[in-house]
Amino acid sequence: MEKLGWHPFFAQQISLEEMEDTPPVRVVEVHRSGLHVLGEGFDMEIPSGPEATVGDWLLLNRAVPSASRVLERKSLFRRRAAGTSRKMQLIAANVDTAFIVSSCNQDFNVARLERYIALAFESDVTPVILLTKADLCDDPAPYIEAASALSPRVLVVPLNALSDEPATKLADWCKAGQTLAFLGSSGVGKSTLVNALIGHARAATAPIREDDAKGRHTTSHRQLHFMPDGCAVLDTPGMRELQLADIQEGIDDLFADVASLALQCRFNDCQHETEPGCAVQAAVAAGKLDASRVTRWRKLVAEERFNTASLVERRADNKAFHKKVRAAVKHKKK
Ligand SMILES: Nc1nc2c(ncn2[C@@H]2O[C@H](COP(=O)(O)OP(=O)(O)OP(=O)(O)O)[C@@H](O)[C@H]2O)c(=O)[nH]1
Ligand SMILES: [Mg+2]
Ligand SMILES: [Zn+2]
Repeated sequence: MEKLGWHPFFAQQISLEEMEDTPPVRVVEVHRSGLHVLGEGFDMEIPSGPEATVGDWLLLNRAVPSASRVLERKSLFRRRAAGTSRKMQLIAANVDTAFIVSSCNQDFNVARLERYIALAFESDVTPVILLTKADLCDDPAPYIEAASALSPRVLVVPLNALSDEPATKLADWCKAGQTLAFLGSSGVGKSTLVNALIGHARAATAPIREDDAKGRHTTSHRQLHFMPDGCAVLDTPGMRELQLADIQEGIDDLFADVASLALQCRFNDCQHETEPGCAVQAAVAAGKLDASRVTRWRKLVAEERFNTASLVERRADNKAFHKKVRAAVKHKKK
């Protein structure tokens, strides 16, 4: 069980009796038809039912597997679903460390890294930036410098994913009982890193396009793999977009300096553009704050507000709908 990432945090939630009656199993893959789960003596597919995602622990209901209960999560990654639906999508549960992967090439984008970091902070997951393909670029130093400037709380590790570096440079995080997730665009080397850690080529990888360094979306679904010494590693497909909602705290954590300045602006509704008495713009003018970082912060805050507002709207829609249903049922009963 420890090999699957079982942890006292989960054990505390159940009694020994429950453990016998409803053995804990971990979701390693989510299919359209159900959940692939692993446990002590279990390797099975159970029909959809519990609202669970990869990494979740379930108490298996042997008689009615679809009625299995989801244990309280240590952490949860969510994003706003792609497309026009305004729903939140569960990405992964019970992740301890999120390796945010980018390459020392055209994939590198500061604003994108900031989104992942804010998401990790919000989700109570420790983010670490991995810069792959350091071997292919003449000088990785500018990439390392730019990534290191994003937050004093986020470590940056440059490496060659095809060498023995992943095993040595990531050893501090790869411990028994830990769950690691690899996030980032297509082609940055997430599956290559997973293979390096689990010691064999389980996850498919493919070369990127030469002209723009973009990947080919080789990995198509999220899958939890296990290292021989009992550390769980989650491979994810490259994300085309990362729409965020409900992550105000994560943004405040990442931009703590800007957010605290913003509290000192003269006007409560300061947009931090041209308003008099704007503490943020004053800091930029004084050379204490990077203007482009402030622009990225404002963009992220605006987007987060917009997405969260449409979520609230959706919840209100739902509420109104259910109210209507209840009223209709009541009416019928009369
Ligand atoms: N030289 C070198 N090549 C690398 C490195 N990391 C990944 N690659 C290569 O980059 C290509 C893409 O790697 P993948 O592991 O398939 O990328 P991915 O992030 O899993 O991509 P998706 O599954 O599409 O999201 C493969 O050809 C890898 O061999 C690295 O650090 N150095
Ligand atoms: Mg992949
Ligand atoms: Zn202001």
